[in-house]
Formats: sequence, structure tokens, C-alpha cells
Amino acid sequence: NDERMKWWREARFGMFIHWGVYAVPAGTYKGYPMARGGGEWIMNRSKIPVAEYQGYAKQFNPVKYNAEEWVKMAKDAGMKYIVITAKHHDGFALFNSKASKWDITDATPYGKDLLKPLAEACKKHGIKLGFYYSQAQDWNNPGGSAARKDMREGWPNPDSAKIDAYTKAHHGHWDPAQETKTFDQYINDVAVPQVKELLTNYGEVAVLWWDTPTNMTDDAAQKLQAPLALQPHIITNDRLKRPNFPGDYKTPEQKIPNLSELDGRDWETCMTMNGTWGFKSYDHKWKSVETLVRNLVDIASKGGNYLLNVGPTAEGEFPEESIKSLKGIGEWMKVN
Ligand code: FUL
Repeated sequence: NDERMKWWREARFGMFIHWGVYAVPAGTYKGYPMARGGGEWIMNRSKIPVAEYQGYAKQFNPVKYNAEEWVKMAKDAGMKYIVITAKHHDGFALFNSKASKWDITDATPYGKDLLKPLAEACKKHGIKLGFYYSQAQDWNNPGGSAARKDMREGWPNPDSAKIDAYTKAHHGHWDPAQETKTFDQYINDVAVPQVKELLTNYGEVAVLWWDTPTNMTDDAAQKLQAPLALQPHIITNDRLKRPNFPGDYKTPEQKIPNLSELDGRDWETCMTMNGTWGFKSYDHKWKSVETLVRNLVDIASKGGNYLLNVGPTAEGEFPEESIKSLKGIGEWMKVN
């Protein structure tokens, strides 16, 4: 275990990338900016029907995507690893998946695997690559779970009371299309095969970053954990299922723990540069370089890792402010 964790413990600083079809609406639905939540939650917060949300994929055409530039920006900022959303809660796979047509190759005009070039660039530049995979929540692949959020928190729909009642009766779902399969079918037919694809087709995978164990069972968690044997050195976080699946490290979110809260386990805190994980066109509340550097120093001094997020656009570019901040951090790194 110590051997496996060695690079990660020394890394201290990594890049989180939240990228997907949600970058198309970019936080706005029917003219209304999201009242709450990250841009990647727009489908759930605004209760966008499955067929309608899948229409956004037709506009997801990241022709400006340059994986090597992304990796270089991370490396120049002093980051040692990258964790990218291979599949977030909206179920969209950034990779070529045989287990679902809700993926980059089948559902978008772009049609090319987005993880392949990133894996190659990471290898070339000595950056470790990790995959975020939303194992339980999946709002598009039938049978996936959905954390229930009140309509009031999202788009001000006149039917919000009706929709809230529906989600209560349907375990958080808002579209009958989401319930044409069982959770077990989703786990067996989509989640497990996709995890295997991710651990087979992209060379060395350093981290598997699970998220939000909504409705997870020990049985499903076991099935998802088994394929990790395909990557003997892989490290995982603590979000597969609570309890019983502690993983290798804890994951505080948007906060730096106090020394008194730390219990000796490895930890990594993930944070945004503005207020959202997935790109929002109107979120301009960027943290200063000074704040980002202070966070890094604070986290490192307490023995943790800092996973700092970038939310690229649907065209495949980092927001200008993120680029500036990464450069600013890199400048500081050079003199310290
Ligand atoms: C959360 C998710 O629900 C957010 O969308 C984001 O991915 C964050 C890092 O984890 O639990």
C-alpha cells in the first residue's frame, strides 16, 4: 500500500477536469441561470427531459481540444496528476464505449474518443492520469440512480410542485425513460463494462475517482471494485460506497480540513477556481492566484493533496481565467 501510494503522497497537486455535454447549456436553461449547484448538475436541477438533454450532444463539438496543451498547462503549474470526468452524473461517456450509445463517438458530431489523446499526452509528459467515474448516479442510461433535488432549486418551472411530487415517488427520477431498467441492470450492462473499458483501453490508469454513492449496494460496489485488478497499482478514493469501501484516501470537498479533523488517513481536497465544476458561462467569481497558492501551501503543510478544477468549454478550451491562474501558480512555483 505504501509503495502504491508513494507517488500520490509526493504529488501534492493535481488537476481536476469536469467536462461534458453540460458545457453546452453552460448553466442556463430556457433563459434561466441555475439558482444553485454546479453547471454539471443542470439536467437534474432543471429537470431536463432525457431526449431534450441528449439534444445538447449535437452541439458538443470540441474542435479546439488539444490534449497536449492541457497537459502542459497542468505540468507548468506544478501539477503531477490529472483526474478527468470520464463519465459524470449525466452519464455521458467522454470515451468510445461499447456499453452505451450515450458517448462521444455515437452521440456527438465530434465522434472521437477524448480520453485517448489525453492518456497519450500524459504519458509523454510524465503526468499521472486518473478517471472520475459516476458509478451510481446516471441520469441518461436507464436504471442509473438520481439524487433527488427539489425543482425549486433549479429552473422556475410553473409545474415545480408536480415535478417535486414525481421525483419523490420515483427515487429522484423525473423522466420515465430513466426507469425502463433496474439499478442492477444498469450496473451490469453499463457501469461495470465501462469501468473495464476505462481500465483496459488507456494504458496506465493511476486513480479511479468514484462519486456520490446514491442507492449503492455492497453487491454493486463489489462488482465495480473487482475490475480494479486490471490495474494493480491503481489508487481509489472513498466515494464508491459508504461504509465498507473506504478506498485509499478521503475526499473533503471545497474545504481544507482542520488539523483536529484529520485522523491519519491520506486525503485530497478538491476545489473549484470559481464557483462551479462544469463550465458556466456567467460564473466570473474567480479566486485570486494568491488564494489558490495559499490553499496549496495550507493543504500541503497539513499533508494533503490539492485537486484544483478546470471546467473546459464545449469547444474544448480552458476558460481564459483558468489559464491565467495556472500560469500565475506556475510563476510562484518557479521561485519557491
Ligand atoms: C460532487 C459532485 O456531485 C459534483 O458535481 C462534483 O463532481 C464534485 C467534485 O463531487 O459530489
